Amino acid sequence: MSRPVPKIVKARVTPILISDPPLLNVLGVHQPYTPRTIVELETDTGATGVGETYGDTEYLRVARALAEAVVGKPVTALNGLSELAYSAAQLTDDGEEFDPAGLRGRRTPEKTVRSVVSAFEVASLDALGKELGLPVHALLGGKIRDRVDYSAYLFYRWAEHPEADAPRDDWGAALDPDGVVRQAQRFADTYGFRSFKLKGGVFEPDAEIEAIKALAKAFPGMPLRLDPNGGWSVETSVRVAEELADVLEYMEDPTTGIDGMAEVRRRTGALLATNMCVTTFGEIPEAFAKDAVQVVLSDHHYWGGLTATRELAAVCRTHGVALSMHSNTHLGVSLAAMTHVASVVDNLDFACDSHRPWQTEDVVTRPHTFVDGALEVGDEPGLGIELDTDALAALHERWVRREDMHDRDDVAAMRKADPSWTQPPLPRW
Ligand code: GKR
Ligand code: MG
Repeated sequence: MSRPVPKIVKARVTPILISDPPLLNVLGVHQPYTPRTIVELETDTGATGVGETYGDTEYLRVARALAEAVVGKPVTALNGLSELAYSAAQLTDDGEEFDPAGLRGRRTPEKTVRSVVSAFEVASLDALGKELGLPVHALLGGKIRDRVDYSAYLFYRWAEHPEADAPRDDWGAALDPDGVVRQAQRFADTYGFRSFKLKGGVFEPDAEIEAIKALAKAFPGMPLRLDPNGGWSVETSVRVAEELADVLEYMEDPTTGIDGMAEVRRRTGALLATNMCVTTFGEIPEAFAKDAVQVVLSDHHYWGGLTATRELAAVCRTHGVALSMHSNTHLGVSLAAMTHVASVVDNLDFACDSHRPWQTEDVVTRPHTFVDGALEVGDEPGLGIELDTDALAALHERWVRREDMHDRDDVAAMRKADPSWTQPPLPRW
């Protein structure tokens, strides 16, 4: 006997600001607060679902438009979400690029739409799972692993933000190899992480080579990655690859562009991963044909959601390219979504990375805890999380107050400490 498909009767989009430490990267430093968007859906059967995505102004505009457009649609109508978002937000998929130097690769309307759709897709799957009493991984075909490995995400950082009223933590500064090793040790002791990614592109390449060598000495045999976000020329990338050939698991986006990455690969044979030069399906044919990347790091937000991540996994498998996941500043809703999709992808060949340990706040009532560097894949209905509505309201209230932080701007944040700082042209070294 068939039953009617639940329809979406309410869609709420809540912009929030979450506190973030002064983590350094090639563009500058994280602001004290990072914008995120939380999407809540409710069906006519009373099921609710939650999703999370980027929160900068343009994402928020599209999310608000899509929230109006999904009301009345079946909660299962996931394949129509993109088209609905384009028309609701009056955008076209013309491939136009508006910020080529971003840390998330090319920025286009397509990626904005996909990032927003991902939050609605995740919220729909969460609601549908709750309706059916099934976990999200079951809706994606069922988990094939009970635990998902994550790597520690190490950052050069200051002890505190320059602003007197900014949030603080007790991690201290990490600005040299000793500081990086200390930070890695705390990650290993607290969460049991057994692989480490260092965000590079901050100091001269030789200093970052020394930091990786220090990590290799402190954690012998553990997988290490270095990610300068495209901060190096081909020549510098080749030199770093040669210096660190024995200790790096892979290099992540050493340089920018498909041709540059392909040349580094040709000249060194090093394994190259990316979350910058292959970030859409349209970029895949050329990159794979030129052997520019051997590991694609999905971001389920800008690839368009959990189903799209599975499609990406299939394309990668077909071409013998590995898949894993990178992250940006995020909370427990995105972490739950990452963990569910990671549990169903067979060719997830490397530990994913997560910023989550850097966050002191969350919008879920039971924040995840990494044990032995991994998260259990739960079997509770939906994503297996519960929204903390008081926390959501407080973080939204902060968003209302702090208009100056509505867009992530690592360059502007760096200028607070160094008024002469401008966005560095990539490659920087
Ligand atoms: O938070 O500074 C940062 C990172 O650079 C972040 O933007 C991402 O993790 O996309 C980045 C990456 O993995 O390269
Ligand atoms: Mg990266």
